[in-house]
Amino acid sequence: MADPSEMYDEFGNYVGPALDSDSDSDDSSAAPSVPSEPDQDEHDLPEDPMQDGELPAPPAQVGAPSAAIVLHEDKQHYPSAARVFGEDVAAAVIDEDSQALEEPIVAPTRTKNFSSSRTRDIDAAGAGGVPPPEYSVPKEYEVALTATPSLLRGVAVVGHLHHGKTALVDLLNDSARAGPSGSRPPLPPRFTDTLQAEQDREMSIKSTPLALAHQTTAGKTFVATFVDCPGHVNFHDESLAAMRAADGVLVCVDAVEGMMIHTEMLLSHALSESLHITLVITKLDRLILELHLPPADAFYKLQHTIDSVNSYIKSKNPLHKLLSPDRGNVAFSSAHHGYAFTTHSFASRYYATAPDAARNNMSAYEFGKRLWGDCYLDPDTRKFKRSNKQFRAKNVPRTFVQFILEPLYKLYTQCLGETEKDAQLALKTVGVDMTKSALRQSARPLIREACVKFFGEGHAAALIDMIVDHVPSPDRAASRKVEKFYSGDQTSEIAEAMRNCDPKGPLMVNIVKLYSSSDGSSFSAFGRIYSGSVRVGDKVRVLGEAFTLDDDEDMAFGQVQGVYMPKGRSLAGVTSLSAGNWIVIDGIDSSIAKTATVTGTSEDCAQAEIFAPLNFFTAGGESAVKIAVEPLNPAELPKMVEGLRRVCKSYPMARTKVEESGEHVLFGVGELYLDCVMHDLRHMYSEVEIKVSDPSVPFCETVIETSSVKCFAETPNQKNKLTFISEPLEDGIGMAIEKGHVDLSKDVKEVGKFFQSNFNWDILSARSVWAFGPGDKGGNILMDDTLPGEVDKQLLDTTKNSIVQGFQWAMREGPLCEEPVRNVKVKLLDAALATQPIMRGGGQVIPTARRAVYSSLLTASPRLMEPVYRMQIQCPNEITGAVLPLLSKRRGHIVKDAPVPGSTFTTMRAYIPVIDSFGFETTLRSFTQGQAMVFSVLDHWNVVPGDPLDSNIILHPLEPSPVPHLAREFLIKTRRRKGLSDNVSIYKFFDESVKEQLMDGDAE
Ligand SMILES: Nc1nc2c(ncn2[C@@H]2O[C@H](COP(=O)(O)OP(=O)(O)O)[C@@H](O)[C@H]2O)c(=O)[nH]1
Ligand SMILES: [Mg+2]
Repeated sequence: MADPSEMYDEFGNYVGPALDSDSDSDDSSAAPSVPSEPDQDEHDLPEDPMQDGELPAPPAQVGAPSAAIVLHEDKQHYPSAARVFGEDVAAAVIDEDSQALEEPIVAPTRTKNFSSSRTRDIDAAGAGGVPPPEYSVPKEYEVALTATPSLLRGVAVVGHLHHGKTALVDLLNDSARAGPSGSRPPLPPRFTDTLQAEQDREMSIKSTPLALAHQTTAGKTFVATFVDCPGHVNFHDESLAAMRAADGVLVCVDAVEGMMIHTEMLLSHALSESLHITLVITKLDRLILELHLPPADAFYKLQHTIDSVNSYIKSKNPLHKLLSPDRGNVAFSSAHHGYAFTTHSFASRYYATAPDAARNNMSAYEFGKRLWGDCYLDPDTRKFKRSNKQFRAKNVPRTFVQFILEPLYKLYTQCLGETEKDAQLALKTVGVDMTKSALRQSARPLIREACVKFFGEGHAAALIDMIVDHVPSPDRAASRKVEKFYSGDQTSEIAEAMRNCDPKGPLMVNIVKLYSSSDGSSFSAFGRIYSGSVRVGDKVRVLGEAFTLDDDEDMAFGQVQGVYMPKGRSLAGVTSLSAGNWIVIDGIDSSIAKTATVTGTSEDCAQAEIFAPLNFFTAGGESAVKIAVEPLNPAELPKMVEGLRRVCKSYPMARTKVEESGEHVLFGVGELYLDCVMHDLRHMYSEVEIKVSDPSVPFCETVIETSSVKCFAETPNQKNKLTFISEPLEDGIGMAIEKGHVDLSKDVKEVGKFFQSNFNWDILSARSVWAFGPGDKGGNILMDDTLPGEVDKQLLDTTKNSIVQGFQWAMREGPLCEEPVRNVKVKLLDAALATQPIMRGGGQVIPTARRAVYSSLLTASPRLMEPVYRMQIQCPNEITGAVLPLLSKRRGHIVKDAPVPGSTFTTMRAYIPVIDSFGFETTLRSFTQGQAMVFSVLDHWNVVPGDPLDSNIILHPLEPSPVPHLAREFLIKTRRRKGLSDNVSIYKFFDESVKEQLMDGDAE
C-alpha cells in the first residue's frame, strides 16, 4: 500500500489514486476512516474506566478492528448520558441562549427549613432532626402523669430582653435529663430558640412551650409546661398569648439590671389576668464576677430588686400577695453556672448533712423562712433574731449573707483564686469532689461543675418546688380562668365541666397560638384543654373569634391529625391528652386566624361558646407602626396576600388592612417586629419579592373645642332633621372604655353609676349614653341630649339604631383623612323625625346622621392625633448627656433619669412621637457605639401640633416642616396616600343654612 503521507497534500487534501465505489471499499481494511475509529477507541478504552464496555461493542471490535461499515451517523463517539450517569438522571438538551444567564439549567432542589430542628418525635428519625434529649422520667410515665391534673403546672417564663429566660429553661431542661450531669452530652444551647432567625439574632422571637417531667426536692414528680417567651417589648404579644394559657408566671429579672420596662408590662398583665406570680433573680453570678459586690452589698442589691418588683405590684393591686424569698416565691439562679435555689432549698441542703443536734428542733422549712430579710443568728445564744440593733455593732451578717451568699462566694473564690490543691481540699469539705484535671478547666466549666456538684443532681429542682407551691394546678385554677375568659353561660354544663377540669366532659380547648411548621407550610395549634380529651382522629368544631351562637359563620369542622406534648425543639406524639394539659394539635389550623376554641361535634358541645380573644392592652392596645407592601411583580399579588394571611396567623398582634386605594397595609408594634414579620413574609410564607414603603403611623382624629354652631342635616327626603354638637371627652373616659371597664350591654343603672362615680357626671347625662364607637369599645360617646318636651322620645327610640350606626360610621372614618376618631363626645341635640316609618328608614337616617356628626366635628376645631412611645433607654452613666439632644431633635423629651443601683448604668424614661422614632435606636446605638439599649412601647395618643385645616400653610417638599405645620403635613400626606384630594371639602357635609351661619361667623 502506498505511503499514506503521499496520498495527501500538505493541507490534508486527498491526492492519491481515484477511489472506487462503495462496494469496493467493503473489504478494504485500508479505508482510512473506518478502521481508524475503532482503533482509537480501543486505545481509549482501558484508560477510561467509565467508558469501559459502555460502547456498543460488536464482537468484531473486541478482538480485532471490525471490517463492518459503521455509517457516520451511527458512530458513537461517546457513551450516552444514561450509561454514564445512570437511568435516573435526565439529560437536558437546550438551545443556546433560550434561558437567562442567571437561571440554572438544572435548578437545585430547595427544602425550606427555618427552624433549627422542630420535629415530631414519632418521625424524628425519618425527618433527620436532632433526636430529643433523653429525660430521667420515661415518656410512658410522663404521659401517665398527664391524666392527673393536680400533678400538672403551666407557667409562662417571662421577663425583659436578655434577662436569662431561655438560659433558665435550658437549665430546667438539662436538670430533667437522664444520667449524671458530668457524663451526658451537652444540649445545644438556647434549646427553646427553635427558629433559625432566633439563633442568628441571639434572641427569642417566638414563645416556645416545653413540657418537662421533673422531681421536686422532696422527690415527687410533676409535669410542668414552661413557655419560654421572648423578652423584647416588641414581642409582648407572644407573652400575652402564653399567659392566656398558663396559670402562673415565672418572672425573670436580671440581678444587675433589675426591673425594666417590659418587666413592668408583664407584671401588669399578669396582675390583670390574676395569674400567680413567682420571681427568679437570674444571673446571680454577675453580682459576684462582674460587679464584684461584697456579699453584704449583694444582699442589698437583691433586696432592692425584689422591693422594686413588690412596689410595682402594690401600685397596681394593693391587695396582692407580695413576693419574698422567705415565702418561697422568689428564687435565685445562675444558668451559666448551673444552679437555681430558694432559701428553702438551701435550707434543705444544709439539713441533708447537718447533724440532728445542730438543727435546734427546727424544720428545714422554718430554717428557710429565716434565711431572708433582717434576720440574724445570734452567735451567743444560737437563736434567730429579727432586729439588727445589737448586731450591727458586732458586724454580724444577715442570715442570707451568712448561710447563702458567703458559702457561694467561697465556692467561687476557691475555684478561681486558689491553687488546685488548696481548692480541692477546701471544696471537699463541702462535698464537692473535683479532680485535679477538672480544676484545670477554664473558669465557666470549672465553676459550673463545682456548683452542680454542690447543689446536687436535679439542680433546678428548687424552681419546680417553687412552681408546685405557688402556681395552682389546672384543676384549681380552672374556675378563675373560665370566669374570666369564657364568654358563654357560666351556669351551663360546659362551664361546670371546665371548672371541674373534667376529662369526661364536653371537649373545650382554648387555642392561644399557632406555631408554624419548619418549612412554613402549615401550622400547629397550641392551647390548653379545659375539659374533655383530645384524641388523634377526633372530629372537632373550631370556633373562631367572631363566632357567636347566633352567627356561626366563623366555625369550621376539622379532624385532629396529631396530638403532641410540646418539647421545645420537638413534639412528643401521644394518642390523647385530657383536661388540664397544654397541647399541640395538628390538622385544625386552616380556619384559625389568631385564637380559637376547639370543641366537639357531639350534642353536649352544641352550646359551646368561645374564649375571649387576646387583649393587647398592656402592649398599647394597638399597633402603632404601619408599612405598605406590594409585590415587585404585580402578578404575584395573590401569593403575597396568602403570605400576609399566614404571617398574621404566626404573629398574634400583626394585622393587615387593604386601603381603599388597594394598598396592602401591615400593622406592627415596632421596627423590630415588622422586620421579623417582613423576613417571614419574604422567605417563609411567600417567596415573592416585596416592595415596602417607609414606615408610617396610623393617625386619629379628635376635636379640642365644642362645636361653634349647632350642626344639623336634613335627610334627602327632607322629612327628618338631626342636630348634633361635638366636644372633647373628659380625660380618662376613652381609656376606660377601651380597657373594657364599662360595658353598655350591661344594666343602664350600672353604666350610669360608672360615669357618676368615676367622672362626676350628673345622673341625667350618665343615663343618656347611647353608644360608644367605633365598635363596642371605641373611645367616643354618643349621647342623647334631646329634651322630652321638644322631641317625641318614642319616635326617637325607633330611629336610635340608625342614628347610632351613622355615628359609628363617622367614628370609624373621620372627616379629616378617614382615620378613626378618638376622645369625642357627640351630643344629639334635636331630632325632627317623620311620622311614617318608611320616611325615616335606615337609608335616609344613617348617612344623614353621619353627615351631621361630621359637620359637628369639623366645627369643633378638629385635630389630628398621633401615637406616642414610652421609651426606656439604658446606657452607661457617662453618655447620658448625649441622649437628650438626639431626643429633642425628634420632638422627644426625657421624663425620668435614674442610675441603676449597684451598677454603672443609668435608665431614662422618655416620650417620643412614634412617627419621629424611626431610626432613633440605630442612631443612638451608632452614636454611643452600641452602649445604649432602647425599648419603646405605645403609651398614649397626643394631639399633633398645628391646625390640619389651615390652608395657608405651604409645605415644601423634601424639607422638614416646622412643628406648627406638622398637622397639615400629616393630613395631606395621609390623604394623598389614600388617593383623596389634598383639601378637605368642609362644606360638603353642611346643609345650606349651616353653611350660611358659618360664613356669617367667619365674616364677623
Ligand atoms: N453571666 C450570666 N449570663 C447569662 C446567664 N444566663 C444567661 N446569660 C446571658 O444572657 C444573655 C441572654 O440570655 P437569654 O437566656 O437568651 O435571655 P432571654 O432573652 O431572657 O431569653 C445571653 O448572652 C446569655 O449568655 C447567667 O446565668 N449568667
Ligand atoms: Mg429568650
